[in-house]
Amino acid sequence: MKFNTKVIHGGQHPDPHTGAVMTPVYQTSTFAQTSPGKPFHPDYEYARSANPTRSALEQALASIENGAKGLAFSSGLAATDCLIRTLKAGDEVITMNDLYGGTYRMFARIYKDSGIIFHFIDWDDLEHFQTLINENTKLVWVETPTNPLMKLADIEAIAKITKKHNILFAVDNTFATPYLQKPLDLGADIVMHSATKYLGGHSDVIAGALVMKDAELGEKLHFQQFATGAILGPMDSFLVLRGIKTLHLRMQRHCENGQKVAEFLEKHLKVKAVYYPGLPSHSFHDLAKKQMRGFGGMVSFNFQSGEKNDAVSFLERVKIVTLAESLGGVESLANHPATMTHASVPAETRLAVGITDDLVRLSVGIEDIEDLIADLEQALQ
Ligand code: P1T
Repeated sequence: MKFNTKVIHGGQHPDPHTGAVMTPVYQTSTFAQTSPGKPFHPDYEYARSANPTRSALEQALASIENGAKGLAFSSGLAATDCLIRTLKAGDEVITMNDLYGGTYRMFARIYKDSGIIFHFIDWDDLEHFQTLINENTKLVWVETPTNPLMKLADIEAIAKITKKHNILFAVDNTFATPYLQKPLDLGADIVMHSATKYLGGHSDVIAGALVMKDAELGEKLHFQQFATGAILGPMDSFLVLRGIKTLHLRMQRHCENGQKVAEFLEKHLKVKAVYYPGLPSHSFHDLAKKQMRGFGGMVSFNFQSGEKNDAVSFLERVKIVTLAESLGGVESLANHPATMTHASVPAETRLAVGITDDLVRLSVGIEDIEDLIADLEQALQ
């Protein structure tokens, strides 16, 4: 099955009881048993373990990411936390210095006293990465493209190294989505999503996902999820499943609009730098062409003046674009990373990686491009 067919049919079956084409919202917490320990249906006992609406979504997730097992969580961070909880004191994780602020906060603060060691590095230089590997290295965690600077990590090259050392390799595929990038095909073991974003696609649900290449690892993480409980509810599962069915169409328009917005900003006199993998000027443009099928809808930029005030007044003036956290919905959003999504990253760490106070991040939606450019132009003026 090819991708556009998979988003609609992958892992999906008509409801066995009614033939309903879309799996209904099974709003139930428990399932009848015919005798103690003998459930009426072999797959369903108690909805923390499995619920048919969530199962339909999880099968769709596995299908579109080419994995053996998908799991749906109550948020992206809950999905990340489920994986990190499988580690123990003394284990080491090699991750990025440019991550979604909430992921950074979890690694740097929530797990601070856990004894798990996190290395936050730049992935331009795979040699530095290799010098950090030792027998305690258990997980490599990358976001590519990163939030908010749109840096890339070479998934295939990293996977070759993690395989050699028997280290698990997880990729946060939120910005790219499986329409643009397939980490499991490139050698990663686990894909994570904030399904709140492009998978849901309509800014109406908070959800997360893990997809495992290997069925045994999938079962291990399912047990972890079942035993700790951060599952996605049936209504939210239904919404993400519905969102996935148009993922390919939405991503095509996000890519078209993202490219045009990036090109417009790059030529604008008030703009200093534009961070978008589809621009030939982007440091990772060649890698993006190699590992992605398109460049997505996320564009960051900063101002010639370098002034926070310029970013703030731009963000106060946009009209069609909405100033809000989050991304990946049909509507365009703008965000000020330094005071919003990445406020929990210490100022000196933010500045060291390039998240300056004049940086603006746009989630370019699927509106008419002429309206978006006109809105950006008036806000820049
Ligand atoms: O918000 P939640 O569903 O828990 O997902 C966390 C998360 C994980 N990974 C990436 C790359 C993300 O962008 C996010 C959430 N990001 C935002 C809310 C944001 O505005 O950047």
